[in-house]
Amino acid sequence: MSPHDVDQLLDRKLDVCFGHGDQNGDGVLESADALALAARIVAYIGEPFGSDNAQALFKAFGLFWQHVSSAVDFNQDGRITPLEWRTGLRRAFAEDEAGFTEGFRPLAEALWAICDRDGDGSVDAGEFACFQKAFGTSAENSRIAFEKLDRDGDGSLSVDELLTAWKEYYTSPDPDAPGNWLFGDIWQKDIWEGTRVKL
Ligand SMILES: [Ca+2]
Ligand SMILES: [Ca+2]
Ligand SMILES: [Ca+2]
Repeated sequence: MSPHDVDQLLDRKLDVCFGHGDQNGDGVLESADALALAARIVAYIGEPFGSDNAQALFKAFGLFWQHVSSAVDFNQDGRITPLEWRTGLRRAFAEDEAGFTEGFRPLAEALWAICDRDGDGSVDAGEFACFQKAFGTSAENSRIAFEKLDRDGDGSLSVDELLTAWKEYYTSPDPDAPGNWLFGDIWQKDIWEGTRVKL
């Protein structure tokens, strides 16, 4: 990685995430995008849409959207631009530890509950891969991500491991942070170069 790449790391990670969020590809994030992403997750995990876990996930996504947009949507027009996303997430989460936990923990808990499809109290690599499909992550990148995120190596992803990964992914400029691997190899050319946003 060149110094230039390191400079861009956090921007590139946030851009990847913006791309995941912008479900209709119109270049801005809106609440409909957030709910569409939630629906994709429910569908790929194979959860019935009316189940308690699915309803809890929709609710968590709705609250998450409110939390993020109140911090990030500077002109409060209900649309988050790529520039608002980059600058706002830094301010809302990298510089505000409590804000990060408040925004992300309820979503992590709802996601974890729905990912544990067989209800055995752990999220294994296969369950994690179903979740990753909703983001268009390849099977190989999902496998790499799981290995990096499962820090205690017990073959299961915990809520805390997920939160630690998110924290690093969304706020850390450290090129060695394991959370950088949330969606696999972000340094792959098609991800590193192919996810640039129009500012
Ligand atoms: Ca959109
Ligand atoms: Ca499980
Ligand atoms: Ca673990």
